[in-house]
Amino acid sequence: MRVNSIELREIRLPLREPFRISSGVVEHRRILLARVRDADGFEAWSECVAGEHPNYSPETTDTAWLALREWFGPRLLGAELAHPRDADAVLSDGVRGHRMARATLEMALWSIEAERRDTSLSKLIGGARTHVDVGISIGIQQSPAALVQRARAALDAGYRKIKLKIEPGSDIEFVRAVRDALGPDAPLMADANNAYGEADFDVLAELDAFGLLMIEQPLEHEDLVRHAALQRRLRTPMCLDESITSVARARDMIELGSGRIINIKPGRVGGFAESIAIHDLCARHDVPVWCGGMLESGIGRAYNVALASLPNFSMPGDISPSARYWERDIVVPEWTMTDGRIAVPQSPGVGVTPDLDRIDALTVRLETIGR
Ligand code: OSB
Ligand code: MG
Repeated sequence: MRVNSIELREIRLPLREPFRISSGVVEHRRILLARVRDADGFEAWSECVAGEHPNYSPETTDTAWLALREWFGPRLLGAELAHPRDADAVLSDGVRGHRMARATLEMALWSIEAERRDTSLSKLIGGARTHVDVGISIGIQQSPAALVQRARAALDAGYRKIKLKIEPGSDIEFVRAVRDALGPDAPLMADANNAYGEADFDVLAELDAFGLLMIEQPLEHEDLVRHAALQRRLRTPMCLDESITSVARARDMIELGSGRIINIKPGRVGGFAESIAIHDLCARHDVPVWCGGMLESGIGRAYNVALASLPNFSMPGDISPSARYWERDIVVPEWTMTDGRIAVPQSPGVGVTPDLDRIDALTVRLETIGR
């Protein structure tokens, strides 16, 4: 395949409610969308997961725009690719980092390949599930009581995993309150987004009392060594998110014992090829993986659903239905949850159609690379 044109758009999409994590809060998403067309007229939409501020990763909506326009877009336009798995080498040659920007194009190519073969994205990558289990990620709340209310509503709605965001000062009492209210069988976990350090190991060890499924990324994003030391102290498995930016980092985690579970976000690791490689590596080492979320619109969500249909995505993903995030999504049909699961589309491509009128109305920036 040969890519002829890449349209970049920024849309503004307000969340139904602000989402607070230890490193910042977001109310309005600034989402970068790409529309990629090949020389035979096949087309795919994809989404960049970079955030508004460089608090989760160094990348932002603005840096990704620059990287796509200046480096990744022009390279892709000149390339003839036999398969999307060959895209990485072309895109990343001589460019360090900018994985979220790179993934935007890489993932679009997987979708185009699915269209070309008239098959679903899930089937193209070897997906083995017709449904994926759904979890929810609940932002930091004002009080334990407010968190209990959210968590109870989530359990009642059928979510199969409930992730509580924590930070120093909003941790032990918050988690304890939810555990006490929801009972011993509620599938709870905590995510700290790097908010703790070596001085906090005693506090983190207190979390062992609450029977959590896992504790996600408690320490600094580049610190696999101290995560390993912490894991040796904890009974609760640790799951890494920010730290795992490549299959090489996943290998390091396994060798060092820095965690026992990986949250895969395809944007964070540079796309589907790297995600599949991490999935396969983890399967060989009996390390469960699950699909993380970045408050995606229905377009990015489609890729997450397809990825999560791979066999070793054995825990519920942060792939909540559209209505959890948006008044109205930008795809038709919207993503819905039944009995705590989302159906994996079996139709060709990603299985949802972008709502062009709505996207046009939300667009604040538009630029076309190529013709
Ligand atoms: O740490 O998983 C995270 C959202 C933005 C940045 C980081 C994270 C998150 C989430 C949201 O937890 C999950 C979702 O998309 O529902
Ligand atoms: Mg996380």
